[in-house]
Amino acid sequence: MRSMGWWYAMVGTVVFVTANAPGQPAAAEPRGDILRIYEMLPEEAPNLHDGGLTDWQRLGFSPTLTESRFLATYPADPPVGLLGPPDVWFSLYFGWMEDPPRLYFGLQLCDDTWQLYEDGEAPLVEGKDRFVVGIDADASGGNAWEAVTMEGCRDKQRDPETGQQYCASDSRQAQWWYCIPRTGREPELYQIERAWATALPWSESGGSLGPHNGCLVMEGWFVPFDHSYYEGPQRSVVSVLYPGQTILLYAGGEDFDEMQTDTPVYDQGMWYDVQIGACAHCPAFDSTRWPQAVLLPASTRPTFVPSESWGRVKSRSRGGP
Ligand SMILES: [Ca+2]
Ligand SMILES: [Ca+2]
Ligand SMILES: [Ca+2]
Repeated sequence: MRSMGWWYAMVGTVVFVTANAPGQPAAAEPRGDILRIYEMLPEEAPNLHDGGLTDWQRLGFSPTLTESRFLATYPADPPVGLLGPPDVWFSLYFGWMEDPPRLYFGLQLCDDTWQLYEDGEAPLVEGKDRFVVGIDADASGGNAWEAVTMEGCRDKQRDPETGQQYCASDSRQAQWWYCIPRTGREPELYQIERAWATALPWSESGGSLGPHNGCLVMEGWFVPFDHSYYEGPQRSVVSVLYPGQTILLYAGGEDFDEMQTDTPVYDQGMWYDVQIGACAHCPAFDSTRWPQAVLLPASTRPTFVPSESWGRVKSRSRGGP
């Protein structure tokens, strides 16, 4: 399991490597396939609290990502490699809404052994299962780990090498949303350093863990931001979403199973990352290397039925014209 400290160490390492690899800027690397995300109309919004994704399927949505596009990237035990039953496997649906601008997600996450957060336990405590979705809707780039805070900016400015870049990011970073499964409660949606965004009108979620602690279903939505400030929404800038737009998306997770008391917690988990195009061995903190996703209109959805036609179908079923 990679701790925050590990990640920050890696940030420094990658910055160094990039700076010493002339002609190979991350943003210019060729990309692999582009994910397709279909529009969800306001009147179609799924039930977030029914513990199921059949409402998505009825609308013609199918999983944007499954575990086959992910790789277990850390650590070597269990061996780094492909995911799947019986260890961890999942289906992740995405939909987007133009007005209000929202990214919807539906996640069915299956795990052989759950390490759930207890009631009141901090969202980022080590040793618990969690899933994360990242979004950079204006493709500005930026490190979602380094959500700029006043304290952080002040600290970093003491170091001229890192401070200038950090504070100049001006809260343009990608946003990173954690799915936190809790014992006896609906899973929680959490954004690092942006507690204000984890409530209406900025986000909403629901879900449940299936019988016999099988598969977790979590669904929800969040508003993406071009600028997202730590102190609140006042100066923050909501992203504009429109058909044909290309956004950057990340997904990954941490799986802890049987825990040994004689081994450090962070050595017992497995981290997995989406592996598409430039995101091969994806540096989760660098959104310019996240997979691209194109936003497609609802009319292009495989089984889309315009709401007007639905009205006629329903009318006919009741004996109408
Ligand atoms: Ca549902
Ligand atoms: Ca597992
Ligand atoms: Ca687990």
